[in-house]
Amino acid sequence: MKTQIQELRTQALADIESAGDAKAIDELNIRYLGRKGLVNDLMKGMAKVPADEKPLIGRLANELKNDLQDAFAKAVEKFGSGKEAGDVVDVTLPGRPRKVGGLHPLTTINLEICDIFTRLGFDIAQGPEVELDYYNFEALNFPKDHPARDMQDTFFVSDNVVLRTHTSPMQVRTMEKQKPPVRVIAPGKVYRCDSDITHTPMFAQVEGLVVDKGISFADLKGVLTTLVHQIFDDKTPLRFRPSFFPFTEPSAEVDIGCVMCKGSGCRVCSHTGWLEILGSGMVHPRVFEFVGYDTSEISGFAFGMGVERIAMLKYGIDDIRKYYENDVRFLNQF
Ligand code: 2NM
Repeated sequence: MKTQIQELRTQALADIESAGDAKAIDELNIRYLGRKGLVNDLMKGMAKVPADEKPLIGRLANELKNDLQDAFAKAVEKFGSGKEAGDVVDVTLPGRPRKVGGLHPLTTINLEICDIFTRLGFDIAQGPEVELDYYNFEALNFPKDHPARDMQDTFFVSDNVVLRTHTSPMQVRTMEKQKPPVRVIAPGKVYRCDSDITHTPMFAQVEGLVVDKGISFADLKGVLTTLVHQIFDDKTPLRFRPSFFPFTEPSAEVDIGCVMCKGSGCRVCSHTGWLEILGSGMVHPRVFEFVGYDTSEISGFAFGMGVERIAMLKYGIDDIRKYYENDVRFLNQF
């Protein structure tokens, strides 16, 4: 019995030593230490061992079992337990896609508009959202009693400080710092006391300004036609309609052929075939006087648009508030 134990130990340790991978170790473990394995077979032979030899043989058999368990534990550490290695991870399965964020539709349109103007040679100007009355109204030729200066329409911070109601203050700030020629757009957030399906108290605007010698209404039409043809498609018709703004004279509202019905008339365009998307005009001489430009030397045009409205028309969104609810079922569609 003693030699049997010795032989089994030698054989088992040699087998473990020569095993080349986790699978072989697993099989040897079952062969030696399994319920019907060789060590248990040996234990069964204990019944026939004479009583006076039992303590010694019992101790040797237990030592064998412990030593083999240790040897297997070391081997598993070396190779890993066959289960991790091949049985659980099926490398042929398709990977689980990781959810990644995307750009908000307003960000996408805003970047697109900035790109178009950058290619046309415009600079981008950004500045304060909390603005002096002077830049927001006074220098833009809004008379003291203009309805836009009413508490009802404007968020006042103090008597002479407001949340800007448009980004045109940046045009004034730009002209104060820079002599003509000027080609600049001012994208950014603006604030008005207003809230319904077409108005939110905060919204995004892009305003533009071009000043140089000999700038005419034809330049205005050319730039805005290029803009519309790049945002929508290059067959989209434009219509310039007389209008009024305090900072431009003459002024024009720009309509485009309805992107939904292509001009035949539908609910979106109130059966007119046209959609209003821009305000524009030749900069009022009074504005140039405020910044010290010589109106006998130069002229300019300016324009302004609401980014939400353009994105609504481009993507067919029917309620402006959807931009600001952060419902991922809405946002995932862009
Ligand atoms: C509009 C419509 C018409 C405009 C005017 C100016 C400035 F500063 F040059 F006078 N900036 N933006 C302008 C003109 C904005 O938005 C509907």
